[in-house]
Amino acid sequence: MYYEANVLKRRDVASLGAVEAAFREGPLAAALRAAPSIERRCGLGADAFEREYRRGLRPVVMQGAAADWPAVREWSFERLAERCGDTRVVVDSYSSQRARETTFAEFVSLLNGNTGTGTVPLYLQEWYYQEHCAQLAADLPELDIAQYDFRRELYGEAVSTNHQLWIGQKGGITRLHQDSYMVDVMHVQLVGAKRWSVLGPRANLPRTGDGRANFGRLVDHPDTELMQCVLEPGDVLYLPAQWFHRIELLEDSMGLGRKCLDPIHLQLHVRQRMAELLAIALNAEEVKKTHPELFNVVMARNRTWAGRMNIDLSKLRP
Ligand SMILES: O=C(O)CCC(=O)C(=O)O
Repeated sequence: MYYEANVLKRRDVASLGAVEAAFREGPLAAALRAAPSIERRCGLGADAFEREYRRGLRPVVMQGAAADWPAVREWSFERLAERCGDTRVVVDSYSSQRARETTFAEFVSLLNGNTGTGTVPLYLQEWYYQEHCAQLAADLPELDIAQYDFRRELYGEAVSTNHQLWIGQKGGITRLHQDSYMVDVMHVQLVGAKRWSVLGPRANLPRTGDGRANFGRLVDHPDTELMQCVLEPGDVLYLPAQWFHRIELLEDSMGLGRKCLDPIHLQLHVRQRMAELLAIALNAEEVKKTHPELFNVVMARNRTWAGRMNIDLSKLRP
């Protein structure tokens, strides 16, 4: 079995739990309190974005860049339930223990009832709304700065606009991860506020001689580049490929995950896609063991992707 030495990259339950605990009340929580903010820019044009951030692979928050979007001005849980109430969704899909399938309308009524001390916040993560609720896309216009997304050329327009919605309750968490397939993150905050904690792509959490994660080494190393920001409605965060990120919902929240493939990452992107498909096709049992929390998410993601490319999964060849 392949052994991943960097604990930040491991997807088994124990490693995920150790990193999350360190963020909640351990060494990473303390480091975060002293961590610098990601730069915030108001009125940043496409050329300046390109020159000052994308070429240098530096994160930036574009304050209010989507403030005039219909989704930012008009959306609420109830409004979406009126428009997509019958759509089937998997709530808490990032947790093998809590994942459950329901309708969007039922999810919203669960949210309303899920309050008080001791309740675990509900989170609809990585929802490919365009599969069954495509009409929402009209409220989420394309960003000027996202024109470089090479997935258009690679897979066609439908897949390049294969964006995800993240809808959840105050206190919800998306654990630290790097996005798959070498894509850049462009996250648009639509409703509510959330805190992003990010680490640079070279961040490394090794183990000590007795096998425990060495958080001291992580926190002290310059490659860790720990930073944070709070996104408010209308803000857009650009995070270059391979930056680690952890998200905490400070209020009930909705966000749009708009991914972009920079052509400089094309070869690695294709390799990762192929590696994932081959692992699922040829080695699914082992992948279930190494990625127990994410196996179903990866399957759902690939089914959606195939659907948007009109690939019939019941056939080897059309
Ligand atoms: O908002 C979240 O909870 C996670 C978003 C995310 O990981 C992304 O857009 O890449």
